Amino acid sequence: MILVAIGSNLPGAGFDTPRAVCLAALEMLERDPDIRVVARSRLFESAPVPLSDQPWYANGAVLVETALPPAALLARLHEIEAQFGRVRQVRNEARVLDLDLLAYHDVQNDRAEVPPLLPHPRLRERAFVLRPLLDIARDWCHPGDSRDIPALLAALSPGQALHPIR
Ligand code: PH2
Ligand code: MG
Ligand code: MG
Repeated sequence: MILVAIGSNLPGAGFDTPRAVCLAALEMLERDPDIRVVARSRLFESAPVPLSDQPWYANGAVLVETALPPAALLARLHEIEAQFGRVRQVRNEARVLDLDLLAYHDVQNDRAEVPPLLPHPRLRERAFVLRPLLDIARDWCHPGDSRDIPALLAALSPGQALHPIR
């Protein structure tokens, strides 16, 4: 399975809410001739992690198929971010659009020197990633510790506020 996370906590590129940004970015992903979107999660509203006075995020995840290797796929995701006006500056700053490559089949190089680190090194700590994955990839197992998504969610410490966007 190839899994991609989507997140936004600022309006931008002519879209007035993070939710609208995410929906437009998902459409752009679906139009990419080299990427097939197989499943889309719902979008969730989630408090910023780490907790701060940043606006809440819209978060989701997609299951894709592609012949692009991991680095080329990541570059494609960054191109889409740039089209939404994303400028990369400080880690964890508020952003119009964040597309993260979470997992690429069972590739495991989460200590590599160059991105993408796979599976995404912080995936297991984040309810805003795991909860959307429960919608589309229940049976995916982390190649590092062979836990599935329900097990990873159950192991999260409580307190990461998140709920589906109606
Ligand atoms: N992304 C981050 C940091 N914190 N918090 C939430 N709720 N959602 C995100 O997508 C997110 C975050 C870094 O990419
Ligand atoms: Mg990112
Ligand atoms: Mg991210």
